[in-house]
Amino acid sequence: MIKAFIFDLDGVITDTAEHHYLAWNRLAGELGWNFDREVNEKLRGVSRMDSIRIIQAHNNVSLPEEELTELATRKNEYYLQGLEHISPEDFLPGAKELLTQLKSAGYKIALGSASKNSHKVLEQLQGKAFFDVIGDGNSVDKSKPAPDIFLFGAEQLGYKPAECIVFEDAESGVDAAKAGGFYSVGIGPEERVGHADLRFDSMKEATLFSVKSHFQD
Ligand code: B16
Ligand code: MG
Repeated sequence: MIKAFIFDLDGVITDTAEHHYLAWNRLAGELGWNFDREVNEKLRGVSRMDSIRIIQAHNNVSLPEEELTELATRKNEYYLQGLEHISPEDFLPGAKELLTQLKSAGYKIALGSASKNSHKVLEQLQGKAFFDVIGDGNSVDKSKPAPDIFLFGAEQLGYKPAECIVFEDAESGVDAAKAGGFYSVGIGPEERVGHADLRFDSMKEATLFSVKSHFQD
């Protein structure tokens, strides 16, 4: 029986990908590195340090770990500046409506995001009150596709993975949910999240009714 929902942040609750893109693009410009939206797409759901590794590999560069950390920190400063522009208007269409429906139906809700800035993003959205537990990039060591962040959320909520539905927009996020024994809902195209138990093109279609009719309990 479904008791709880665990939501990824970027691409499910709000679209921070654009702010990540602008920050990485600014850093890449300063370094004279190539960076475009296609590379940015590969960073969906990927941790900050893994992201810089993907970008340096794209540029055939191999910097020592210390320098990579410095660059990732610089990018994060740019990203934080971008986050100041996020407001309660920036929930993805349908996301706030679903959270409201779940809350009033009595389900428990956790966040399961790779972002170390999750608290800041939720504050800007004024959306913290929806979440009983906030699992973010600081909560676990192993990032997706390891299931750790979702296992953390389920454990904190006091439920088993089989009692929780995970919402994810990243391929590695759906992999993580499946590896942990969670039900999964993919948000996005078939090529990316078609391996989820249920898929919607966007959060607009993800109503409590449409989700419940699939996961009969
Ligand atoms: P930060 P999610 C992910 O968020 C983003 O999709 C990914 O692009 C980003 O690199 C990662 O968070 C880490 O973010 O630099 O803020 O710690 O989809 O897991 O909510
Ligand atoms: Mg995501």
